[in-house]
Amino acid sequence: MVELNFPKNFYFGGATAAYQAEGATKEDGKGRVLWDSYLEKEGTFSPDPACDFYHRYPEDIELAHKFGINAIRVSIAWSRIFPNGDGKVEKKGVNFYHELFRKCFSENVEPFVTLHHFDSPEKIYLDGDWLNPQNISKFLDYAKFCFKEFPEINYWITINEPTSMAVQQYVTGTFPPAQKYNFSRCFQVEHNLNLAHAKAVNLFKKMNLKGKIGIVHALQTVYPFDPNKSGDQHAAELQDALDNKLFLDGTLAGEYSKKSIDLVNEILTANQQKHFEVRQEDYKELQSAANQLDFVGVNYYFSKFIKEYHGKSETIHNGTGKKGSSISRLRGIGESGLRDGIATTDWDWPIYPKGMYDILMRITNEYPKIKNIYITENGIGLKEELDNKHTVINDEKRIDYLKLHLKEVQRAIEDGAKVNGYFVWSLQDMFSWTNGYNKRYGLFYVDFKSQKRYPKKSAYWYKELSETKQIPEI
Ligand code: BGP
Repeated sequence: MVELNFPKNFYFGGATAAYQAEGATKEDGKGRVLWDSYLEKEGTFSPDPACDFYHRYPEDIELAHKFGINAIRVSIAWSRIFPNGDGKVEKKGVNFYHELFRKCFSENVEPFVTLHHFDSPEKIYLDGDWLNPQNISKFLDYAKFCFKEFPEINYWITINEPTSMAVQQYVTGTFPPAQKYNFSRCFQVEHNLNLAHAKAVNLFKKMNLKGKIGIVHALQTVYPFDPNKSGDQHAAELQDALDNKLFLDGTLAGEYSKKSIDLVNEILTANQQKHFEVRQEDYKELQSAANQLDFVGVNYYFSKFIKEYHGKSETIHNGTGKKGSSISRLRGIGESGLRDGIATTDWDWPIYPKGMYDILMRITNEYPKIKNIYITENGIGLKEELDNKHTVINDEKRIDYLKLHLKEVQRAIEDGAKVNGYFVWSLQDMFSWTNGYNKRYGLFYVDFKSQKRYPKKSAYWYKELSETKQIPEI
């Protein structure tokens, strides 16, 4: 056993997201979202039934409690409350979330509630999604409604992984509208997301409600492929500006450093694209939100190793789990490589636990306004199948992954990072946005046909961890 110094009220949680877990996309008046048409057209998989959380949440919350999980990340589907993005409220959607939260509290599983987890209502999306500043006011109306309607919530998250949205919508083209290498739109959306988040925080604080509010970032630590080459060093800085720095500056510092702006402009100039616009009044919002932010959520899965690159942009997404099939080369930024000795998942994500420590220390050292950090997602996607006898899935790879990353969290806590909770992605198996149903992350296996749940070995391991506060060596 390795003793962990987790703070007294540390949360050991499991994470979910509405669209990936709930299913029931056509039930109880739910409105359509950006993914509906996209997935119908792609025809690779359907968002129904997912893991049918909409109907089976009582069982999932009870299982969580039974396995020592004392917090859960859930998101509210904006389109269950406002099927058209604004206007008429759907009572059935509102009631669903009241019931869900009631169940969480009755099982002592603290809900951390996200307002936007990649699922803009279709109407909002068709009106320009996050590129259209008017949609920010609609998001605020929705946020205000939720803040008032659900006063029982102690932890709010404004937006999940703005970077995943901006970059995947407009650079890698893996999220609808699937545009590639449009850096100009990407950075404009990055700024608009920072602003939407900031305005939601400022609104929440003005309403004087109980509870805390934060944001969740996907942070992929970026390193130069060869630390001794200045070209690689600079390429890593550019990639970091695209993935991390503009968001960290905007939401945790409340201003963009000159360095961030210079890097962004360098990328835009290299791609001969329009620079992004920030209005003077936006800065006030960013600043005020950063001063009042209660916590930041860190989603950490992998790191990137970047080489200097000056050719044309080319990206191939590995969405099937065929190892070695992905490519990422971006003009004006750099090319992803893999250093010797670093293992990858079947989806080509480099497994690099030290990246967890480095990102936690970066936040601690470079963004001193931050009072609390939660690891809001960490986990590994695996191909898993239940045998006929329904034997417990022996997911030692997952246990190993979680163990190594938790040790880095512990190390960061010892070195001053204020981490107060950790959520495994995911609580139970569900679908992955760009990879479908065969990339499983759950502590609980879901047979998608029967919708039965089966605890994996990792669930037992996690139970022991949360009960003993020590990393079990199995
Ligand atoms: C994060 C998202 C989650 C989840 C997870 C795993 O980006 O917040 O919704 O999907 O990553 O990623 P993936 O499903 O692409 O494997």
